[in-house]
Amino acid sequence: MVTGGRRRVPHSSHWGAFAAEVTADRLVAVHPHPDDPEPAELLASIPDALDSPARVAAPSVRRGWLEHGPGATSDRRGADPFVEVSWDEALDLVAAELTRVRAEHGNAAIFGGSYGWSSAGRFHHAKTQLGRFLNGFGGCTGQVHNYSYAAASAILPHVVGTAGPTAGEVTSWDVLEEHTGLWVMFGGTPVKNAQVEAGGVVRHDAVERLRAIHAAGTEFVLVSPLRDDAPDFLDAQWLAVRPNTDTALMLGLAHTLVVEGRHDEEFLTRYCTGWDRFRAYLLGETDGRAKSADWAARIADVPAPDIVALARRMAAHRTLISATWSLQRADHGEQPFWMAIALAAVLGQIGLPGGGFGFAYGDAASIGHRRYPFPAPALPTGPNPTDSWIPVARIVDMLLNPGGGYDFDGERRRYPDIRLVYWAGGNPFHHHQDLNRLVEGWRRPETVIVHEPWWTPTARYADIVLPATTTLERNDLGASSRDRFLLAMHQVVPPRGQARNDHDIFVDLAGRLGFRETFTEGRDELGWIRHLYARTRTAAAGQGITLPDFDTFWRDGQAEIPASGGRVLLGDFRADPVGRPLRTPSGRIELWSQTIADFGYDDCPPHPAWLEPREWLGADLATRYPLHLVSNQPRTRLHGQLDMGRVSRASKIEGREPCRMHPADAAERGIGDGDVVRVHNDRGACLAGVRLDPAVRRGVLQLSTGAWYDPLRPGVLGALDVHGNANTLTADHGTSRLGQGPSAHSALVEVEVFTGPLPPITVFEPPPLVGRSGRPANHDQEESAP
Ligand SMILES: Nc1nc2c(c(=O)[nH]1)N[C@H]1C(S)=C(S)[C@@H](COP(=O)(O)OP(=O)(O)OC[C@H]3O[C@@H](n4cnc5c(=O)[nH]c(N)nc54)[C@H](O)[C@@H]3O)O[C@H]1N2
Ligand SMILES: Nc1nc2c(c(=O)[nH]1)N[C@H]1C(S)=C(S)[C@@H](COP(=O)(O)OP(=O)(O)OC[C@H]3O[C@@H](n4cnc5c(=O)[nH]c(N)nc54)[C@H](O)[C@@H]3O)O[C@H]1N2
Ligand SMILES: [Mo]
Repeated sequence: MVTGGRRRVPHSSHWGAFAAEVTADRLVAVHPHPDDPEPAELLASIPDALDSPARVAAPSVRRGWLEHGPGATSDRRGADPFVEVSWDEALDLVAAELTRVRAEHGNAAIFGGSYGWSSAGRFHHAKTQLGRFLNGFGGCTGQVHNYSYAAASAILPHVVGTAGPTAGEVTSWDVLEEHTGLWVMFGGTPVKNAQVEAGGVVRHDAVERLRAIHAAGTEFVLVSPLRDDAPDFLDAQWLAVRPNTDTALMLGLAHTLVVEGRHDEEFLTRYCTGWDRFRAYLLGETDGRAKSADWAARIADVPAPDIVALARRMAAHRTLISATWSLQRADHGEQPFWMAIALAAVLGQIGLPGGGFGFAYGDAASIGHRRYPFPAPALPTGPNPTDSWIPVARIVDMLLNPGGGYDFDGERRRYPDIRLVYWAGGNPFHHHQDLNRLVEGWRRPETVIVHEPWWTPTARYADIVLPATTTLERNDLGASSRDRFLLAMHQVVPPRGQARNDHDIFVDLAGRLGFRETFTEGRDELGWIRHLYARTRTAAAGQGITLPDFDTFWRDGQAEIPASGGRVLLGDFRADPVGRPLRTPSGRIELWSQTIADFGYDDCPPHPAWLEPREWLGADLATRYPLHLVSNQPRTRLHGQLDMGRVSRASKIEGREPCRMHPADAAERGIGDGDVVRVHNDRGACLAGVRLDPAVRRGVLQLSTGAWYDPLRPGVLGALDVHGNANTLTADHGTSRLGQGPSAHSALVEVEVFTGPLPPITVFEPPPLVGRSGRPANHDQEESAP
C-alpha cells in the first residue's frame, strides 16, 4: 500500500504480526496487526535493532585466525580484532575449512547443532538452513532436545508415553474457562513470556483468556518466588516458595490428601501403575521420612497450615495443577514435572475437563491453543548421515571432554571430538550456563564460524563472521502450529551493509562444495516460499480446510485457519484406558517406572522424589552465597534479541541490566534502589543495577537472562561482565543422567555495592576492526590486552 511515499508492508516476528511503515528505505514505524488484542511491547524495539550500530557490516575474520590459520590462536577468541574481507574470500575460506575438517576428521567433527531461536520466518529460519546445508555436506554432530524443556522432554515419555504435554499439548483455554474451579500455578502464568512465539502470532490473547477464566469464577493460587508471576487481576493467593523446592511442596500436598483420605484410590489403581510403591515413599515407609505438610514446610518455607488448607481446597474443587517450564530448568528438573503429574493423579482428575495437570500456560503466546490438524510449513533438512548428536545443553562438556563418556536416558554414550563449530541463528553466549566455562571450552575447536546480523557475544567469539540479513530484509512465510494464521512476510527494506540471506550464503557455499542443486532443488526464495505454502495448502485440504491460493495469500498478507478448541489433556485415555492406552510400558501413567529403575541412576530414582539440588537456600553453600538467583526470561526482550532496542534499554540502570531483590535483603547489605552492585559466586561475577521490590521473596535475587555479555577484558577467563549477564553466575550441570537438561535455575549468589568507577558498556558497538596489513596505532596495546 503506497500513500505519499509511505508504504505499509505486512510482516511478522517472534513478537507478533505487524505492518511495517516505510519511507524510502527507512523503517519509520511498526503497526501491530489490527486483530491483536494485546500487541507485544517488544514490537517497539524492532526499528532500533534493524539499524543498530551493532549490525555486522561486512564478512569479518579474526586476525589471529587469518594470519596463523585454524587452531593456532584459539585462546585469543574474543580478544583479537577482526579484519573485514570480501564475500568471495570469506566463502572460499569457509568452504576450504569445511573440506579440510571433513577430510581430516570426518563429518562428526563439525558441530552444527546451532541451537537458537533464529527468526520467525519458516523458510529463512537460520538453524534449519544450516541443518539442511550441513546434511547435504555429509552431516555433522547435531543436538537433541532444547533449553526450554529438556528435562521434561526426557521424563514425560516414561510417565505418560509422550513429551506432548510439555510441548503445548495441554487442555485448551476454553475448557479451563468453563470447568476449572481452582488453578494452582507452580511458577505462575508469566504473561510477560506470552509476548513471544517462535513462528510468530497474530492474536496475543493470554491476558484476555486469563481474565475470562477469572471472570468465570476460577480461584487461583500462585506458588512462586515472584509475586508478579501471576497477573494482579487473578487475585491469586501467593505462596512464596523457596526456589527449587516445588517437588517437596507437592509431596506435602499429596501426603495430606492421602492421610486425610481425600485421594482417589480408584484412579490411582485403574489409570496408574506403581501407586503402592510411590505411596510407600510418600508415607515414609521406604526411607523413614513421611512427606508430611510439616516436612514440606521446612524445605519449601511455606507454612504447614497453608499446605494442609491448600490440599483440602484442591480436593474440594475441579483443580488444575500447572507448572511453568522454568521449574524443570533446574537441578533434578525431571522431578517437579513428574511430581505434578503424580499429585494430579492423587486428586484423580486427570483427563477430566479443567482438572488434572498442564504445563507452560503463559510461557509462550500459543500455549492453551489447539494445534491445527496439519503440520505448519517448514524447510526440510533431510536426514543427518552421521548419526552423531549430543543432548543440547552438554555442549561444553563435549568441547572439554572429546571421547569422554556420559549417560543419557538409559544410554551410555561418548562425546565426539569437535574441530569446527558452525552456528547460525543462535547465541550460546546468551543461552549457555557458566559463561567462563564456555569461554574455556570454546577455545578447543580449531575454527568457529557464525552467521549473525549483529555483533552478539557469540559473533565476537568467532573466527569467521558472516553478516546475515534480518527478516525485514527478505521475503518469508511465518507460521506457528497453534496460531490460526499463515503470514506473508514481505521484504520491507533492502539488506543493510553487505548482509546476505543465510540461504544465499549456503547456496554459494554448496556451489563451491559441489552440491548446489541438491541444496536448492532448483528453487529461489519465492520459489521455496510458494512450494512450502503449496505443501501446507495440500495438507490442509486433506483435513477439509480450504486455504487461498498462493497469490491471494501473498496479496492479502495472511491466510486464516478456522478456530478449534475443546481439547482435554488425556481425555481419550480417561474415557477408555484399555482401548486408548498410553505409550508407556504399562499403558498407564507411571508413578513408578521399571525402565528408570533399570537405568540405576541415583539422580533420577524410579518414582518422583525430593532430591536436594546442588545449590538451593537449604544448602551449606548458602552461608557463603545466601541469595538464590532466579535468571528468568526477560520482559524487555527475547533472550539476547532486541537488547539494543528501546524497551530493554529503558529498563537499564546506569546502562546495566536491572536485578530485583527484597528491600529487607538489600537493607542488610546497605544496598539502595538504583545502586550498581557486583553479583558474584565462585563461577563468575557481573555488574547489575538494583530495583527493590517486595514482590520478590526474601533470599531471592532476580536477574533476567539476555543482557549481552560484556566482559571487562574480552577473551579472558573470569573477567568481570560489566553489563549483567546472568549466565556468568549459573551452573553448567545436567539436570540428571536421565535428562541432561540445563539447570540454570539452581544457582546461589551474593551481592555487594559496586563502588569503583563504572566501566563503559561497549558491547553495542562493533569490536575493534583492523586493516589486513596496515597495523593500527593501538596494535601493541591490543596484543597485550589480557
Ligand atoms: N540463565 C538462563 N539461561 C537461559 C534460560 C534461562 O531461563 N536462564 N533460558 C534458556 C532458553 S529456554 C532458551 S530457548 C535459550 C535461548 O537462547 P537463544 O535462542 O540462543 O537466544 P537468542 O537471543 O534468541 O538467539 C538467537 C540468535 O539468532 C540471531 N538471528 C536472528 N535472526 C537471524 C537470522 O535470520 N540469521 C542468523 N544467522 N541469525 C539470526 C539473533 O541475532 C540471536 O543472536 O536460552 C536459554 N538460557
Ligand atoms: N518476553 C519474553 N518472553 C519469552 C522469552 C523471552 O526471552 N522473553 N523466552 C521464551 C522461551 S524460549 C521460553 S522457553 C519461555 C520460558 O518460560 P518459563 O520457563 O516459564 O520462563 P521463566 O521466565 O524463566 O520462568 C517463569 C517464572 O518461574 C519462576 N520460577 C523460577 N524458578 C522457580 C522455582 O523453582 N519454583 C517456582 N515455583 N517458580 C520458579 C520465576 O519466578 C519465573 O519468573 O518463555 C518464552 N517467552
Ligand atoms: Mo526456551
